[in-house]
Amino acid sequence: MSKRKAPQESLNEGITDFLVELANYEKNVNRAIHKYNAYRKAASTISKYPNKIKNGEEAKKLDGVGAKIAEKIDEFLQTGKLRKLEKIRNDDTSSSINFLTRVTGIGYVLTISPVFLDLKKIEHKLNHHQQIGLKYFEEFEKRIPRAEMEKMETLILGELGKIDTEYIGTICGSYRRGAASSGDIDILLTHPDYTSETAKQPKLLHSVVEHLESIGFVTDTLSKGDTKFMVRPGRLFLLSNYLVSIPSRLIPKDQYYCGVLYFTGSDIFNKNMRTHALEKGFTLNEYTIRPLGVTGVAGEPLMVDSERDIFEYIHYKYREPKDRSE
Ligand code: DCP
Ligand code: MG
Repeated sequence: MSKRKAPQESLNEGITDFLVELANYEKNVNRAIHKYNAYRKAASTISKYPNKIKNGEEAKKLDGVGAKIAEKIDEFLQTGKLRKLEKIRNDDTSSSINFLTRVTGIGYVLTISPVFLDLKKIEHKLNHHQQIGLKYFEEFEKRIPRAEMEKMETLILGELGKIDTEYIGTICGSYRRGAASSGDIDILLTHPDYTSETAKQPKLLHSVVEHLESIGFVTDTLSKGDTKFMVRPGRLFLLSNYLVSIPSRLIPKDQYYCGVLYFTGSDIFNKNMRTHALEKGFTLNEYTIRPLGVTGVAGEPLMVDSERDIFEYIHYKYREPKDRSE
C-alpha cells in the first residue's frame, strides 16, 4: 500500500484564499457569522484535500462545500476571478472596514458605524467642529476604554503575583493619570532582587509574557517583523481584542520610580519637570536623578524609593498622577 500523500497547502490556494476573503467580508462588513463559518469550513476542508480541484462538482463532494460555493469555484477556475469579490473590493465601505479590521487586529472596529465611514468620505466638507467631533470619535474607537484597562490591570498583576509574589508592577501611561481611555498598556515591572548593582534578573520579562500567553491572555503577538505595527517601543499584542504594546521593561529596583514617573507622563509634564530639575541643579531621566556639579558634570545617581523622593530632591510640589496632564 502506498502512503497517503500529505496535503499540500498550496495546491488549492487560489480557492482557499478567496473563500477566506469572502469569510472575512461576511464577518466584518455584514456581521453574518453563519456565512463566515460556512466559508471558513469550506476553506478548511479544501486546504486539507490532497488533490488539485478541477471543478465545482469535485469540490461539492467535500464536507462543507455546498452548491453555491461549488458554483463560485467553477467561476474562479474558469475565469481566474470572482465577480462578487471584485465588487466587494471596489466598494468603499467594505474595503475601509476590511482595511481597518486588518490593521487593528480583530473585533472592536466592527463597532464603526456606516455613518462614520460616510462622514470620513466627506471629511473635507465638514465644518471645524464637526471635524473635531469626527476626530474624537475616531480616536475613541481606537482606544481602550478604562473599564477594559482595569480588567487587564487586575488580571496582569494577579498573574504576576502567581509567578512571584515579590514582583512589583505598575500600569503607567495615561491610565495612571486617570484617562477615560488609553492607547496602550504601559507596564513597568521590577523585583527587589533585581538592582542595577546585581544586574541579575530573577525572572525575565520574557517569562511574564510567556506566562500570559500560556493562560491565553495574550492571544497573539503581532509584531513579528511587521514594522508598520511598531509605532511604539516594545512588542505589540492582541490582548482581549485590543491591540496594545507592552513595553519590554523589567527595571532594576533602584531605577524603578524614575521609570514609573517617566512612563506616567504626560510628556509635557515630564518636560516641565526636567526643566525644573535642571534649574535646581539636577539631571533627571527615565532611569535616574543625578546632581550636577559646578562644571555641569552629573554625579552618582541619588537613592530613590518612591516618586515622592524625586519631587523632594528638586523641591517640586508633589502632584498626583491625575494632576500630571501638563
Ligand atoms: N513619554 C515621554 N516622551 C515621549 C514619549 C513618552 O515623556 N516622547 C512618556 C510620557 C507618556 C508615557 O511615556 O505619558 C507613555 O507614553 P504613551 O505614548 O503610551 O503615552 P500615554 O500613555 O500618555 O498616552 P496613550 O493613552 O495614548 O497611550
Ligand atoms: Mg500609553
